[in-house]
Amino acid sequence: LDPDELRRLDECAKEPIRTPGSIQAHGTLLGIDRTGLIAVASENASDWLGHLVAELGNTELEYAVRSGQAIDPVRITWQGEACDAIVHHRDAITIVEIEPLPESGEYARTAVVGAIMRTSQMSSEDELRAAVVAEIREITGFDRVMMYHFHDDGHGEVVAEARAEELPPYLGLHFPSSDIPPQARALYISKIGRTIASTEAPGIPLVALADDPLTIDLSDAELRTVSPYHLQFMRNMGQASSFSLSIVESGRLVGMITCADRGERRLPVLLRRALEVLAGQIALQLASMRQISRLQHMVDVRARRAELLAPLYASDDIHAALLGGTATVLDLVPADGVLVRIAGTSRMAGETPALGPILQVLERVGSTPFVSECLLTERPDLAELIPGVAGLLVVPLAESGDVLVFFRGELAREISWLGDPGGTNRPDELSPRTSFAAWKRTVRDRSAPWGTVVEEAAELGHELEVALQRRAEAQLAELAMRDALTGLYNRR
Ligand code: BLA
Repeated sequence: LDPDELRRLDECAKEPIRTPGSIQAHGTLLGIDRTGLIAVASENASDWLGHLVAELGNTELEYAVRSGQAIDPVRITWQGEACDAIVHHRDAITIVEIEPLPESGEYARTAVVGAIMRTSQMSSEDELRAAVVAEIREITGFDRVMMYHFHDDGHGEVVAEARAEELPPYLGLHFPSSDIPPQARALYISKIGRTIASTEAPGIPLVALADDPLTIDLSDAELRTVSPYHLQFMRNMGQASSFSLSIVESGRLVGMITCADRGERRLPVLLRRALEVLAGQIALQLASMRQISRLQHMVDVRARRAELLAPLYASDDIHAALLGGTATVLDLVPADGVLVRIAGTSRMAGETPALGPILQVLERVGSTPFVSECLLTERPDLAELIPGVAGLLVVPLAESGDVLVFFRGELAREISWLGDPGGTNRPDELSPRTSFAAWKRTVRDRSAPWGTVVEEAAELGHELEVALQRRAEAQLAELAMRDALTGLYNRR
């Protein structure tokens, strides 16, 4: 991460999004204490402060508040309008949120059930992702529905998209980590769905009898107002409203599905709940698909390793067995070149630097495992010795001096960003970007990521040690046997 992005990330992470002290304009919030008294209210209902919830005159709502049993919203009439009341507890108060039914009204439950049934038939990650955004766009009518995947360094990528034809495509674009800062990601792990009904309507402040309304925790609230930074981001993108869902895998936010619209579009509570269930289903399916391909890969690698090492026992020339056969160490550890040093003899295959500089590198690395995907920035002293090598993987073996060294050249990769992430595309360094036109940057001096190859190479090293050990034992045993036979023969 560059220093500007770090500063932005730091700043964006400070926003206290759980306690904004206000709600979105389309609804009303009441906070009820243990005695049934309304102790907090949004300004548009502040005349109810100090009243008992019973005075609202809706027994179903009163029961939900007292028992905390309402999972589904309670249908009430509020100021003459049909509304959904959503009830949850937070700290010592019961929060009741009142949302008028959207104009689109009720929704067809069967639509989401159909989507769950159809997406459960998908057999690859790509197919599943494409299907789910198409289904959700069809059900909700949002202009654009995207799925993001978060990479290990926190930056995101749009991995699926369904959109109105006239909108510019975002599929395949990457965006920086600070677009969705860490405190937001932490909140999205527990709160799966979020609505932003309008980027224009100002929030409605909360007022309270006693406590400071700014401390009321709205983490689980439907009406929570969102970060002004994010609202500006959305306006810059031409989004007037959004609805988003978290993809959570074993307690980690691995992605999101976001719906956005140029107009103000809002979904009824029950539809949002149903879509949360769909998101949970998709998260499970993606996780199991990934797990299956990981296991398949492991089984495959194991089989190939056994194939490579089996002939070793019978071979007089270990180096030839590892480098010269139909299968070589490079089939197990994909790299441009390799050096195998065993019992003081070095042999190389593929594209490698000259032996002299490699030995100098090994001297500096010492006898511990070493891995790098970008020598030039991580170990400029080594990069200088072996120019042309971007990725280096060193696997020392048990026998002192024995080692496997893998080399990878640069893999220049062009990454398309969702707008230039740099400072010139922002009014100031801490603001959201103003242009989102695809902006290409080429990543240089890095090799292809080693990924699981690091563990696989370590495992290969370990099994090779065992094989070498057994081979040495077998040779000793054979010698002993010969000695014994010779002794017997001589005695006769
Ligand atoms: C939140 N930023 C978000 C969210 C999205 C994005 C999807 C979550 C909102 C939600 O779930 O409803 C970003 N939206 C995107 C991206 C696309 C999109 C990448 O449509 C791609 C097409 N954001 C900034 C800067 C800051 C910032 C500079 O750009 C801070 C200085 C902050 N973004 C920010 C914060 C949140 C956020 C604080 C949390 C909003 C909240 O839930 O309160």
